Amino acid sequence: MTPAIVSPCEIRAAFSAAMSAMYREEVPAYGTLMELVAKVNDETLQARPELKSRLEATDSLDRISEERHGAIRLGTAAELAMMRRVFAVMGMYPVGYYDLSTAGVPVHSTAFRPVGEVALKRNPFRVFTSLLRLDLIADEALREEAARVLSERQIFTEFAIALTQKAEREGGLSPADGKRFVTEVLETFRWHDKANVDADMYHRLHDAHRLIADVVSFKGPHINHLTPRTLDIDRVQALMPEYAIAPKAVVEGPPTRECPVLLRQTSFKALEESVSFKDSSGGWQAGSHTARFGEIEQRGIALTPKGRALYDQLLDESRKVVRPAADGSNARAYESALAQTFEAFPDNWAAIREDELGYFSYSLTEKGRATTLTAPVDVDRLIADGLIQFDPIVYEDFLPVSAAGIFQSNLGDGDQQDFVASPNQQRFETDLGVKVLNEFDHYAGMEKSSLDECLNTLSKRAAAE
Ligand code: OOG
Ligand code: NI
Repeated sequence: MTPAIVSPCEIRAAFSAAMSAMYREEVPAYGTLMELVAKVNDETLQARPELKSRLEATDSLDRISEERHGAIRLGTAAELAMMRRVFAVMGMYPVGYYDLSTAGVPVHSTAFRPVGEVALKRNPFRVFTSLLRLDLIADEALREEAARVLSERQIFTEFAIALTQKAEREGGLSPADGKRFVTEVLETFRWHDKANVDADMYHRLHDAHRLIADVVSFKGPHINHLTPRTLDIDRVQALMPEYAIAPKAVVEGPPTRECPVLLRQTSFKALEESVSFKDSSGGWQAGSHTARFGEIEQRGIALTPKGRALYDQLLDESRKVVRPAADGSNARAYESALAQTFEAFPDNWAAIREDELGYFSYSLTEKGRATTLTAPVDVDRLIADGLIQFDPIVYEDFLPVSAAGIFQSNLGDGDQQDFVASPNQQRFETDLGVKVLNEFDHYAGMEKSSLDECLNTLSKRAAAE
């Protein structure tokens, strides 16, 4: 008899919990942030019973406290390709392509995450995964040396690889193997304080770009932050100093609104950590490195291409008025420019739906459940008659301008560097070994299936009578 197979969702949930426990131990400020977020979420739900009941009705309340994303930065195509196979065992697939070269960060990225409503509800853990682009480094000798150092490391344990192959071969893992898989894969994300390089090489890499030093100098792609989801980011941002955490100057993404759209994020600065570099006599030399930081996020509705274009346009407009300075000196001015510009974006769910700016999940109301349709009726009519209701579909992805702001705030101010914008999705997908999924298709599919289900139920009943 073949052993029972544990579902990828269970493995992902276990992995997310194990990662959270590990990071809490490695970066105690993350634990503090988790407590703060839990407290604010409780208070928000108490103060807003209508929000609580919609979250309960749409079956999404439980996932919020479990919800988090992390980020890693990989060094080679082979690492990316293997990472994809590892994540697939946990039911996480690459969605979206993010080019960060435009923002002076020499990486391009995707988000590995669960796809589909059931998997997302079970556990929405995701990992923003970047691949270093050595091709953007001007110094050829340094580029070659960095490539050599990277080619010599193995970021996965032997067991992690073997279990991934086994899962691929057998269509999944047994509960015991699943458990072992979590422990083994966790090793890839662990912090290593002993560098792969000597201090001289570290500084040369660092001078080319801090991010290059972070990726190339260490044994593995340490998880660099883990982000819980809050229901009120402004409140958490305001309370952070009381908890002895210094937030970055401004919240990334859209302004404060009645109806949250997309994603708002803020972070606290990377910690300076002790590391040691190889020395010429085979010993170790003390030094320091900053890489790991904390972040929180608030998620809002997923926007349609039309809504997203409006968001991008308004963000661009407001950044032309005030560009947020890293030192926070113009934070208030930036916030007010942002709020003002975004007045052009409707701020109630009905208008967002009517203007086709966002994706919604449809369901029958109590009245709808008791109603029989004898002829097809237009959706707007069904809503107006109170037969169908709609709830926003949560945005599960990331935002390139926000991601760049997060990268920059933890890389250090004044470290901005210009690269020629050079998105190369094709190259990324070749390295990854598959095409990334399109986020809009995903949301459109969820919206359509919810609506079809409502209409089918209504007409089936009519047909049965
Ligand atoms: C990733 C930064 C992007 C986000 O939430 O947008 C990110 C990194 O610093 O490696 O995590
Ligand atoms: Ni993040």
